[in-house]
Amino acid sequence: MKKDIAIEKAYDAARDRYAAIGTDTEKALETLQKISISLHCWQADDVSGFETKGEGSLTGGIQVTGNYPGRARDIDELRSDILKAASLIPGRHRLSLHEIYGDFQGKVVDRNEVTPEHFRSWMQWGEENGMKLDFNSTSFSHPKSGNLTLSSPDEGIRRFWIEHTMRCRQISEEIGKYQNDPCIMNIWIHDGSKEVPAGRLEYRRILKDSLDEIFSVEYADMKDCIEAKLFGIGLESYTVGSYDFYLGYGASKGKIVTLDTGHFHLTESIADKVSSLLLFTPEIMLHVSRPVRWDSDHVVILNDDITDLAREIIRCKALDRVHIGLDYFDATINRIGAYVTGTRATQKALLLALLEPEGVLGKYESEGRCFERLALQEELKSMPWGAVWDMFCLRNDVPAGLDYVGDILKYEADVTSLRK
Ligand code: RNT
Ligand code: ZN
Repeated sequence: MKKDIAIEKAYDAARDRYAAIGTDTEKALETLQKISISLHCWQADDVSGFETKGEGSLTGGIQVTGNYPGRARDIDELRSDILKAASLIPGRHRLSLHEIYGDFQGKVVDRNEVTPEHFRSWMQWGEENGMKLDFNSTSFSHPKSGNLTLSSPDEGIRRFWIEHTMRCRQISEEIGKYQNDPCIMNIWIHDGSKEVPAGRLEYRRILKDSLDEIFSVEYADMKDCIEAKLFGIGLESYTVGSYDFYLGYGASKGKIVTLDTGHFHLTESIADKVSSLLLFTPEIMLHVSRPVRWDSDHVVILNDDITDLAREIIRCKALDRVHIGLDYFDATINRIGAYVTGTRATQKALLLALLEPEGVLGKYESEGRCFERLALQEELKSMPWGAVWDMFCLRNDVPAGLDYVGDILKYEADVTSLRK
């Protein structure tokens, strides 16, 4: 650890103040150290991937806005950008890959042909760089994507995507085995309709059948997640894989439901869902994002939504059952900056939650001391948590405060700005 007298002094003072309200800052730092966030590989290149075939544009009702220069254009650039981002984020983290990020070596590999071999170099890269991998099937941005994939009444289309998704599970299993840690595989499909469909049941019945078939193979080293969504762009009137659909599926079949924080009505609390899911589904996968008026995938910042969510995870003592992944894509600013600011904001939310004195609020509540509960909740907001955060950065040998910004600007000048 580097020496930094100012950070150390501020931390000592903060530690004492927290101790006075019953919080052990060392314990909070120890827990935060163990939390791995799954970085989404697709922030580096605007969800483009490395397929040489395909329509070339992003479909499936999702959109990346902006054209800031310097997006990663190939696997080497993407890996280098991710390592740069990771070097400015305290702790050890995971990397979430989409199927379209396979190491295809310039060959056309269609989605129903992909194999674990296409991810062999990723597995090695992950091992070399201390990053465990997670996975996602990719049903958008393909000539067969249309508006319906796994819920398509067209048997040819449906079978194509079943084959794809089953292969993705097999790849995830191989990754999980290789890294000796389960690979978390997320299934998100965009299936839906712009206009009100003639009927809603049939597509959902087809999707259920497709999922049953996909999950009929049991694996030990991967975990399945199903991600719900409110609506996609151009698919506003009906989403086959709605929250009710996947909650029902997950609860009845023991599958993990993914909560993307941008996939709900804007006034809905995602934090409030955590405790209910924990009672009925095995684990939870989070896609931490930031919706602004719609599922806009803004960079995560430390706002009430994210602090509430982190607090729920900690208060439920559910860190071992909640997988925290990121999912946003912003091409209006430096993409690596977007990674680092968003990941650090997520970690700050977790730290804030970990700095609550354990059991004190609950004790007040059970004793009917609601005024004291309120006063402590308010006081926690202005406690010197920033000093604890800076110490976390210092101990992890990453820049504290705003110091990471200079590193990113330098990488932009030396590397990303040269990509034309
Ligand atoms: C889309 C979903 C999905 C994607 C990624 C790229 O609304 O959030 O998770 O963002 O798979
Ligand atoms: Zn998502």
